Amino acid sequence: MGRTASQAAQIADLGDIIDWLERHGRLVRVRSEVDPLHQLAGIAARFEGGPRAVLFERVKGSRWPVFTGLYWSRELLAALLQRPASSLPQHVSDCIRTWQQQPLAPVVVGKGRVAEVTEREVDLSLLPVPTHAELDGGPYFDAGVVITKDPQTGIRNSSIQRFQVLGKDRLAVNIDAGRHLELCLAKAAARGEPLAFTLNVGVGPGLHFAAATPAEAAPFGTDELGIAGVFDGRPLELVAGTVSDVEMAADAMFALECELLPGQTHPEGPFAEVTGYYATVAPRPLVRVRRIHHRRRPVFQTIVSGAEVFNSVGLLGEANVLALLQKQVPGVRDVYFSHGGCGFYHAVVQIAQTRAGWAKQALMAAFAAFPPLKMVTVVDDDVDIRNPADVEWAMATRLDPRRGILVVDNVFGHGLNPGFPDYLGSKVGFDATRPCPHTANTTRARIKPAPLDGVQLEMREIER
Ligand SMILES: Cc1cc2nc3c(=O)[nH]c(=O)nc-3n(C[C@H](O)[C@H](O)[C@H](O)COP(=O)(O)O)c2cc1C
Ligand SMILES: [Mn+2]
Repeated sequence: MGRTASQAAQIADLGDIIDWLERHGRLVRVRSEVDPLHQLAGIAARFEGGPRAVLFERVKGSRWPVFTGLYWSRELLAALLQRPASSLPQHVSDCIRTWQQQPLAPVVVGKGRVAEVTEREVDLSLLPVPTHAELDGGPYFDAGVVITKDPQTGIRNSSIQRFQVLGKDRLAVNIDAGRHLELCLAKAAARGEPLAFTLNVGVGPGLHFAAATPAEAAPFGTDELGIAGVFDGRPLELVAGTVSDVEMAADAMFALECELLPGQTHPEGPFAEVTGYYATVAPRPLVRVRRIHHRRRPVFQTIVSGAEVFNSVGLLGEANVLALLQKQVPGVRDVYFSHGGCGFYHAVVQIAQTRAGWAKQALMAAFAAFPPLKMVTVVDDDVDIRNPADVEWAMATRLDPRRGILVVDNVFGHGLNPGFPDYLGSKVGFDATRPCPHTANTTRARIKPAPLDGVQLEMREIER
C-alpha cells in the first residue's frame, strides 16, 4: 500500500497510536480519577466526534487506563492514516479487494507483548470495564476482537461482539443472526463441545476493520485476519493460546482466552446500542473466561455507542457497497453512510448517470450489497453526499415521488432496528437524481468562487 515500515508500525499497535496522537495534539488526557460507572462515558461524550481521542489515566477500581475515540471522527482517523478523509472508504475497499485477490495470511510467532503478564487468577473485576448508558445492564466489553476457529475446518474467523460482564469469569455475548460466530457455535454444539475463542482488546485499526469486515466481503471459510495484514502493510502476528488451539493477537493490550458453552444462556442487556435505543434483555450465549493475559502496561479500549460506531461500521459498509456498485453500475462515484442513519441504515450514493435507469440499478445493488441498509438515496455528482442539507435539496427538487420511490416489503434487515422486529421489515429507496440526459432546468446554479486574497475588507465588531 506504499507506506513505509515505520508508518506501518505506527498504525498497527494501539500503544504506538496513542503516542502518535499525543505528539500531534490529538489526545485528551483525563488526569483525575473517573468512575467507570457512567462518569467515564459522560466525559467521553463531551469530546465525541471531535479532533481528539481520550485517555482516562485513572479509573476507579483498576490499575489500568481506558482509551476511547479512535474512530469517532473521520478527520482524526484520516490524520492518523495520513490520507484525505474522503478517500477512507476507497482505501478500506482497496485493502479488502487486495486481500480477496492475494490473502496475506497472519503468522503465528513465538512471543507477543500481549502475553507479557498472565493473571494467576481470572477476575474480570480487575479490568476497567466501563458501564456506559444510564440503563445499561452492567459493564461491557464492546471493542474487543473475537478470534475463533471453525470446529470442522479449523479456519479462523474474527468479529466484534458486545460482552456483558456477569461475574469474575462469566460473560454473556450478543451474536446477531447470521454471524459466523453463530455458525461456529452451532458446529461446536453439534459435536457437544464448547467453542474456544479469544477476546482481544486494545488493537489497531487494521485488526479492528478486519474483524468488522461484513460477511458479504469476507464469506464464511475465509480468514479475514488477512485484511489486517494488507491494511498494516505486514502480516498480522498471532501467538498460540495456552488453553486451546485458538490464537491471540500478539500486539493486543489484553487477550482473554474464553469458551462459549453450547446450550447455556444468561439474560443479557439492556445495552445502549448504535441505533440510539437500548438492546432488549434476552437469554444470550454464556461465556466462561479461562485466562487473562495482558501487556505489562496495558490500556483498555472502549467504544461509546454513537459517532465512533457510526464511523467504524459505516466505513466498512461504504467500502463494501462502493466496491460492489463500482463493479455493477457505471458512473457510481462515491458512497456515504450517514450518521442520522446510525452509520449503517442509510446509504447515500453519488452517481454520474450516463443512462436513464442506472440510479435505480444503484439503489437495488446497494440493498443487495449490504443487508442492514433500510434506506438508500441516490443523487447526482453535483451533490455533496456528506452534507445532509445538500442531500435534502436533491430530494426536494429532483425526487419524483411517483416514480422515484422504491419500497420493498418483507425483507431481511437488521434486528436492532425497531422497524425490523425479528429481522423482517420494509425498505425504501429514493432516486433523487435529475432526468437523464439532464435538462437545462435541472442544472445547478453556481456562484463562481472568488478568492479573498488581495481583496481589501472592512468589518466592524458585532455589537451585543
Ligand atoms: C464496535 C462494534 C460492535 C459490534 N457489536 C456487535 C455485536 O454485539 N454483535 C454482533 O453480532 N455484531 C456486532 N458487530 C458487527 C460484527 O462484528 C461484524 O458484522 C462482523 O463482520 C461479523 O463477523 P462475521 O462476518 O465473521 O460474522 C459490531 C461491530 C462493531 C464495529
Ligand atoms: Mn467471518
